Amino acid sequence: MTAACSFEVLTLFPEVVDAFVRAGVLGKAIERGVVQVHATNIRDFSTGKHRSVDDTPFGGGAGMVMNPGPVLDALEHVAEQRGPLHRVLLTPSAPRFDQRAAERLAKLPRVGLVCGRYEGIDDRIREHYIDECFSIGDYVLGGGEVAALVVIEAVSRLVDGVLGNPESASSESFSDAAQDGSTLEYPQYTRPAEFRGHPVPPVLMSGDHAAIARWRSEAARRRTWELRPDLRPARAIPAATPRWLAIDASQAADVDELARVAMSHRVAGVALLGADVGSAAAWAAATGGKLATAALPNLKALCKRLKRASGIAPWVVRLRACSGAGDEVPHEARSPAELADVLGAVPSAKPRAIVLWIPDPSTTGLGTEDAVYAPDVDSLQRWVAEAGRGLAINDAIVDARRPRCRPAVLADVALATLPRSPDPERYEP
Ligand code: 6GU
Repeated sequence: MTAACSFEVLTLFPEVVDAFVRAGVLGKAIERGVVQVHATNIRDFSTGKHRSVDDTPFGGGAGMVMNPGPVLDALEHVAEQRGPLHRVLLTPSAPRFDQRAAERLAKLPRVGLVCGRYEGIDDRIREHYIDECFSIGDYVLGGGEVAALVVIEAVSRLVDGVLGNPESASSESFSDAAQDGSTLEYPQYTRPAEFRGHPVPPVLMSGDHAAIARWRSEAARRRTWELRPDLRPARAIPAATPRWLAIDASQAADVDELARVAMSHRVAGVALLGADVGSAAAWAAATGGKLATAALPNLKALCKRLKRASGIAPWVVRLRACSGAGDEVPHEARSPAELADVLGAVPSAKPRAIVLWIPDPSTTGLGTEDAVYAPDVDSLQRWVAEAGRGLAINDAIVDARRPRCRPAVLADVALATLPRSPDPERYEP
């Protein structure tokens, strides 16, 4: 943040720049003298008799190229009049202008913005007289003016005293202050509470500030994940992350299929929760003794055990099969692939086991775990595609004629999105 920021725009259309910057919050900042914008007409520095500023390109080709003379004369003139400046050229052949660049420019006292028209400016200007180039996106505009206005608006709102409330700049999308793993801003709502039958998310009316903060952070993260795949965090779950399958005994009816899934994904182990001696024995038989299995009273016991083994509590992911229609799929429902990205973004010094837990449907969340919901077969197929493994992970997913064991399908898809443990034996408790 700086006390003041001054822009020098060099353009063939100074009136466009002047008209734009007079409006709104920026106009007010200029009136108060917090920001200055000077637009200089490059044509005023033409020496030709027709005030011409361009000519045909050397080497031939379509269009016209701006002569270097008037541009450099204009640059030197404004520097003489009002002092030295950081010289920026707006051109589509340049790195993208973004919030980081805006933050950097906001620290400079004076920024010159050189706008080309036609096929651009003789490149000797860029080579010898420009400090930095920016493009505002991968499309071609008729000139750099709109881009210069983009830069002015993005930079000046970071300057002290331009916004009434300095927090509004820092809580927004792309700012450094948005540190919760999200990059886009959370959605905002105002009155009326219900608009043409569309209510605002009820949590925002609850007055529970902690719950609102949680909802906003999740909504921002989720929106970024969905709308900007390019901003998804790099998956950083270490390949050696042990994955455990924890199954409430009531969900382990199809022991054979669950055991097959667990073994084909080489999980570190399976915990049968609340199982009696008989079903624990059936489970052990189904895995042919090839898999570390434990009959434990509950999830807590498994977490305790894994913590004792590795020194860090596991990350528990609840896998819930919603049975279709009637079932409410909560807002935060996410696919295993999405979840893997979330888990990958969780910083942890030590490798932390991931427990995929298939609870009894009547069990409510423990409050400390993440959740994956499988609403229907279509979503499962989408998830498998997202996982980048095609549709053939498990016949049960694509073959609707076969009776499907939902917990097994869910475990299969979820496990397919997480890196395999290379050496399951190492993690036996
Ligand atoms: Cl900075 N100038 C022009 N002419 N076109 C653009 C641009 C700039 N950024 C994206 N397209």
